[in-house]
Amino acid sequence: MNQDQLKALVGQAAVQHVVPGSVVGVGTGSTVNHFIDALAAIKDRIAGAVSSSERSTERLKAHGIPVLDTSTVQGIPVYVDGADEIDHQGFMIKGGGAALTREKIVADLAERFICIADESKLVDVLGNFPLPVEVIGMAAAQVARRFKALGGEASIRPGVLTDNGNPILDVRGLRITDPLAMETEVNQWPGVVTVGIFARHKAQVCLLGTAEGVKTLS
Ligand code: ABF
Repeated sequence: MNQDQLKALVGQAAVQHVVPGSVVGVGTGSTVNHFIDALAAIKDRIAGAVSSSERSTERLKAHGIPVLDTSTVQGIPVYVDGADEIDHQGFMIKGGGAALTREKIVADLAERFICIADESKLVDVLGNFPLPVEVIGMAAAQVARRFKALGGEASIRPGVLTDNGNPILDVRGLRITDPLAMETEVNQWPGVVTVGIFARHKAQVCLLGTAEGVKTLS
């Protein structure tokens, strides 16, 4: 199977983790798109979705799935989202799709984070994928200097603004051996909106698409 077929496999499998009658947290990306398409088949058995991006919202609405504002929900049982990298503890790098801030906001509402990914995303140590960081524009140069002090080379992602209207730095050359510590540190830097390390909001379950089928890591 090719990568997209593996993504479809896990996108469909994630539907089994949806709590009937509940509001579902929905991430962003091509793997999640398969989940959204599979969710459409059971849309009458859910109360709606909370979305992490304009493009996921559009796809949900195209299927007739109600999209609820975060201010209208207290908490949600399950958040389903992809990742750029995930390690064996469920820590992730996310943000390749420029949706990391709203993804972390919706993940914060959820009791359980179900990550759906093809096997290429599973790594031993995070950092080979350039770490996305949403920043306030005026802080970009200073944040880049702080990453340089940690051995990273940061660059503005050309031609991209997030749904929140901010630029993204992509940081190359990091070997993130303590994701929780780095997320906590970078969160404190002035001008950082969101760092694409999901350690404080790690995945409790990872549905991994492999040639042998779906492997459930938890
Ligand atoms: C999104 O899923 C992003 O955080 C991450 O970049 C992306 C992975 O994209 P894809 O599923 O298209 O590989 O949640």
